[in-house]
Amino acid sequence: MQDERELTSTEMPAHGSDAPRSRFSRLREALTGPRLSFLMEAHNGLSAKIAEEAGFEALWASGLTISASLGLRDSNEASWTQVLDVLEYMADAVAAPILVDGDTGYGNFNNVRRLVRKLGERGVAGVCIEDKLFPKTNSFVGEGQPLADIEEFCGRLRAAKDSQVDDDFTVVARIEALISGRGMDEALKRAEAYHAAGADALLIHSKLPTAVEILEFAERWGRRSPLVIVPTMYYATPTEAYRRAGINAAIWANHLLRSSVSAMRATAAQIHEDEGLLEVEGRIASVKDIFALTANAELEAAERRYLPAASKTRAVILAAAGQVGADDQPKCLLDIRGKSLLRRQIDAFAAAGVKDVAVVRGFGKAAVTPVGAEVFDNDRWAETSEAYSLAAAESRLNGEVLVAYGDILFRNYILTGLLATPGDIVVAVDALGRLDERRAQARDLVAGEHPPSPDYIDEPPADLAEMGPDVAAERLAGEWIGLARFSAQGSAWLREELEALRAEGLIETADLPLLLTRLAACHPVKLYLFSGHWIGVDTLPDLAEARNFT
Ligand code: SPV
Ligand code: MG
Repeated sequence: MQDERELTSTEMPAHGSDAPRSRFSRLREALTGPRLSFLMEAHNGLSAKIAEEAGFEALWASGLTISASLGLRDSNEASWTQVLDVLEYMADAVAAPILVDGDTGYGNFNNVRRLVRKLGERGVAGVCIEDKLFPKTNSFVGEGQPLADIEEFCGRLRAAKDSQVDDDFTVVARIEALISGRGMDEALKRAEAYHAAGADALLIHSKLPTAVEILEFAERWGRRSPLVIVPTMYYATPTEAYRRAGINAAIWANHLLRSSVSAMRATAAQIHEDEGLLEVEGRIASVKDIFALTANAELEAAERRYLPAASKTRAVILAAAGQVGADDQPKCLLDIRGKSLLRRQIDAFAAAGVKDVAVVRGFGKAAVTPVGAEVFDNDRWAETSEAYSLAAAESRLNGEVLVAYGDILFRNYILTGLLATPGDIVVAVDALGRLDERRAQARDLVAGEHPPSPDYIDEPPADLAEMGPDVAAERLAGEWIGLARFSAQGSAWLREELEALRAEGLIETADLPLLLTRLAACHPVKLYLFSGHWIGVDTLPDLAEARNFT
C-alpha cells in the first residue's frame, strides 16, 4: 500500500515468497518476531540513510532527537504535524521501516486516531505511545511524572488500532510506571491492561543504570506479548542478557544525534581556532560522500532518461586573423554593444545547444581567453590562411562540427536553420548577396550547380559548385557568410581534404572557399539559403554597421 517507492537492498523477501514485504510487515516482524532485533535512532532523512546504510533493519524516530535537531526541547514544543513532516523526509529517504516515538499521542484518543491515520498514509510503519499526559516530559527529566489513567490510556490504544490504514501497522504501548517511581506491580498491571487493549508490543522503560528492573519485568511478564526496551541508561548491560530474557527488540534511542553533536562541536572548534580547513578536511565526510548519500548518481541517470539529449555538435571558430583599422585589438574582441564579437558568437552557439566550442587564436592571442571555450593557436597567422588555422583545431573536427569565421554576427535563426538542413556538408548562404553589388565585389561568392531559381524559397537549392571571388553572374547563388556545418561523415571528408592540401603544399595558403570548392568537387555540399540578417566585420564601416545590427 504505502510502499510504492523503489525498494533498496535492505528489502527482504517474505518467508516462502520472492515478493518484497511491506515496511509494515517488516516492522511488525522486527518488533514481535522471536529473534532480538535492533532499531537505530534517526531524526531526519540523512541520519535515517546512515542508519540504514549501517544495516539496521528498522529505525526509531525519536521524539527527543527530532526535537533537539530542530533546536527544541522534548516537551511537545514541535507540533505533531511538524514532526510528521520530518517523518515524511525519513520515510522518503529509506526503505527501512520506521517506528515513530509518538510521545503521548499528542492529546486524547481523538488526536491519536488522526495521528495513526496520517502516519500510515505517509509510510510510517508503527507508533509507540506512552502512558503519560500531553505535553510530555522526557523520561530522564525530574521525578514522579504523572501517569495517564489506565482506562483512558487503553482508549488511546484502541483508537490507534482502529485507525491504522494497514493491517500490519504496529502499535507499541510504552509503560512509564518504573520511570515515575510507581513500582514493578504497577508496571505489570499496566502491561496487562495495555496488552488486553490490543497493543502489539509493550515497551518497558527504565532509567536505572543497570538492567535489573527490565530483566525482572521480562521474567515476570513471561513472554505473554512482545517486549521492547531502550537501554540508554543501562548501556553497559551485555546484549546477550536481553536475548536470554526473551526481549524482542532493543532501541538505540539517541546515539546518532549524540555522536553528530560531538563531531560537529570538534569540527566547529577546530575551524574556529585555525581560521582554516586544513586540519579538518581529511577527518570529515567528503562532499562526494554527501553526493552519494543523497543519490546524485540516480538523478544523473534520470536526467539521461528524461532530459532531451545534449547536443553533440561542436563548433570551431576561426579567430586568428588581425584587426580592423588601426586598432591593435584582435577583431574577435571588438566590442559590439557591451559584448565582444566572439562572446556573441559563443552565446549564439550556446543558445542553439552547441556548448562545445573551440576558438583558433592568432593575432593578439594573449587577450583572447574566452570563458567556456577551448583555445587552439595559429602562431603563424600573419603568413598563413584559413585552412591552416582550421588545421590547428583538427583534433576537434570529429563528429558533427560547425565551422565559423570569428568576425561574423548573425541572427539565431540562421544557425538553427543551418543545423536543421540535411546534408553532410551545408554552407549558410545569403541569397541576397547575389543582388548586392557592393558585396559582390570581394566576398565569398557561391556558385550553384545550376542557375538559381528566382523563387529560392520554394525550390530546393542547387548544391555548391564553387566558391570564391569570381563567380559569373548567371551562376551566382549568393554569398557564403562564413558558417558551415559538417556531419560526422562531412568532418571526415574535411580532414581528408586538409590532408590533401598538406600533401599538395597548399595548406598554408588555402582559404575556406577553396577548401569548400575542393570538397564540392567530390561530395555534395548543400546550400542553406536565407536573406540578410548577418554581418561580416572586415572594415570600419562594417563595424559601425555591426554595432547598429545588435
Ligand atoms: C526518545 O528517544 O525520545 C525516547 C526515549 O522517548 S527516551 O529519551 O529514553 O525517553
Ligand atoms: Mg521520546
